[in-house]
Amino acid sequence: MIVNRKVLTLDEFTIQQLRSIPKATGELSSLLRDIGLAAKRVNVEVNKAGLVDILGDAGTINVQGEDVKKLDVYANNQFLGVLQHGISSAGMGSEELADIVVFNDEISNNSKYVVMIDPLDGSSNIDVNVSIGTIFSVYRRVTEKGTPCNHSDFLQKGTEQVAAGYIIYGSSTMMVYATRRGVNGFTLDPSIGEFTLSHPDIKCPDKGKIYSVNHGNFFKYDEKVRKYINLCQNKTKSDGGPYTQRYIGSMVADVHRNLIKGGIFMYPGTTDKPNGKLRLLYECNPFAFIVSVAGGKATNGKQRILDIQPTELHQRTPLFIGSKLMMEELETYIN
Ligand code: AHM
Ligand code: MG
Repeated sequence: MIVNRKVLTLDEFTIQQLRSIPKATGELSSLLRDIGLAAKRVNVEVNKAGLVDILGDAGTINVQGEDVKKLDVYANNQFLGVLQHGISSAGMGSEELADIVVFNDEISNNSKYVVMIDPLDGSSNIDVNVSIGTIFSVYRRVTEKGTPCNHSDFLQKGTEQVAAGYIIYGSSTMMVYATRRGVNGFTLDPSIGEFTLSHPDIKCPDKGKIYSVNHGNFFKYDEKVRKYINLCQNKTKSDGGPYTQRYIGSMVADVHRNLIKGGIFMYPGTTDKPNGKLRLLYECNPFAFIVSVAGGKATNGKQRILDIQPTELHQRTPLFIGSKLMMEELETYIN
């Protein structure tokens, strides 16, 4: 009997991918499954955020000096838990933790990968029922297997990412991840509690009509950036326009929309924060990897995001990311 299975689950998909790589050990599939599991747990809490006492501040500030929401703490612990108990990761770095966590047990020390994560991005949107997300990045460790991992495993250029992805907790919950072979999106099917392949082989359109930027900061941006924003505002039909401005304030939701529809997302440096707000290792690099694999581009205005040599775990960088041709037009303004 032939069973007609049209929809693959995340696990089925990663295992099928694995079979086509002769030397693969299955550690990456296992890691993605672990992240998917933690995401499902976080999703449950996000969905009932209005019902239970998990809103509001946890009363502490994170290493960036920002208020920590209770769900941030919960999400951080879920991802830490699955990675620590899994077989694929030797350690984890997180927006919520001042330093890396070295798992340092026999199984973890023999694992291939390390993971950087922003467990719950856009957390100022939790209280008001707006989409939020998780962002992650996977590197092959550079230290020897069998030993504890260290900072050198995490401070690698974005070009070295093995995989990167995000989960968006929105009108539906999706996990999108990229390897060098492509970008695929999975929507959580609540009836079976599984992420199922809904957006195979995502490509970012070369052009779009959306630009996303915080206009409230307009007068703090460099003149070149302001000129580009003026261009976006004045695009005519004959010039590929008119453009529309969309800015949620949740990077995961903003970049996800632009990835699917075509568009450009910017978080430039400002006069008071020359490096902007977003963090290189667990916000910009994973998205730069995903969008680049999908055919788009990402820059800090001077060089490709993926080419930046990180020096600190929590360093920030200006970010311009999106559709290839829109990025090329932007580059004629800011270079
Ligand atoms: P967070 O890590 O504290 O949640 O901040 C990151 C978020 C991004 O998701 C979003 O793009 C940006 O902050 C919005 O910042 P702003 O309100 O300054 O425009
Ligand atoms: Mg964040």
